[in-house]
Amino acid sequence: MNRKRVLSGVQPTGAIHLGNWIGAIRNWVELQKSHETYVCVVDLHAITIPHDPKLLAKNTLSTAALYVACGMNPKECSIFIQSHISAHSELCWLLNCITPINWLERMIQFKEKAIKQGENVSVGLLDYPVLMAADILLYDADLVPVGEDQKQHLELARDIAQQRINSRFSLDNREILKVPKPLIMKDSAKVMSLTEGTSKMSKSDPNENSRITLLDPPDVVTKKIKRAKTDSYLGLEFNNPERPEADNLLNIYAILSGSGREVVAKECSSMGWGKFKPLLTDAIIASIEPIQTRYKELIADQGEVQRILDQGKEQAQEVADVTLKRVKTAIGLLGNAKANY
Ligand code: AQP
Repeated sequence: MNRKRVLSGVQPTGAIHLGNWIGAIRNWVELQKSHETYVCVVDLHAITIPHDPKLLAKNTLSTAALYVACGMNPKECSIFIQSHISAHSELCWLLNCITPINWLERMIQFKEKAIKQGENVSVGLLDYPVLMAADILLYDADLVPVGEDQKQHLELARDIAQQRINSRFSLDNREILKVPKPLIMKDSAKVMSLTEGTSKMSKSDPNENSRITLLDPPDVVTKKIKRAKTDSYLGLEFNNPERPEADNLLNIYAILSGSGREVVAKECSSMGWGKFKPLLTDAIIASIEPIQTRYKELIADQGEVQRILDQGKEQAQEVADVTLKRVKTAIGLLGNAKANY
């Protein structure tokens, strides 16, 4: 039976943190067992906000190595760098020309990020969701794992595929682009900042203490958890809107210790922060240690990461080229080969 195809990615905008791992990469590791999985490092998305070129290249390689260190297996999935497949930019242009600008202006992420950029907001930032649509649609993805924050972008990708390409350009009612569905993960917990329990943990937060990265050594994890914001209530509990930090730290503990929320709620109900924080610290260190060991091996032999990326590129290219050709033909660009559909 044909396995359903899944596509996902992370931007190399900084060090991968617990949120990226718990909310995304950890889920991909499970998905690759049952789905045809394509994961890319979305470096073209990372340049939609101001960036340092040297750091971008370093973070791109490090993110790819971390995918593997976290358990993405190049024998089970395709791992590649978005900019290595030029079809992403090409399809993005074709989709730009049929996407109404007001669809993009109402995207929540654009509005939020544009406020932070002020006058310097780039066309690329506005266009981010069209590039994301191109990423997904190029691979005929059946499913896209999405968190709450990306649902609006996936909806846009669906509208572009269905309303703007398939219904306008298909001559025989066959799909030119597959319309992808969201894959809501069971355990897609949102991890919040350590310094502010109502903001999401983020690579671009200027405060390093707001996140634990997967490469933080044990002493750094210990220090960050010691400094993590707490409150002065007695006992620890989930789901108290007055206590977002307690909810977040308990949640991280429940996931990483493997105990689950129910057990942790009982275990910690009469615990103080002084007793809980070392438990959480140990659970985090134990979870990320094997990732760090594998990462160090991979980075010591850069040839291996390169080989994985070359293989992923080849696999991705094969699929992407076929889709791009299909769209070009359908919209009337003169080619020298027949359409593939
Ligand atoms: N805090 C989080 N909790 C759970 N999941 C998260 N993700 C990101 N932050 C959290 C998930 O990670 C995947 C990749 O995200 P991305 O790099 O494409 O962009 P992002 O969501 O904007 O992530 P960051 O870390 O906040 O990056 P910056 O600071 O550059 O914007 C997505 O699946 C996302 O849901």
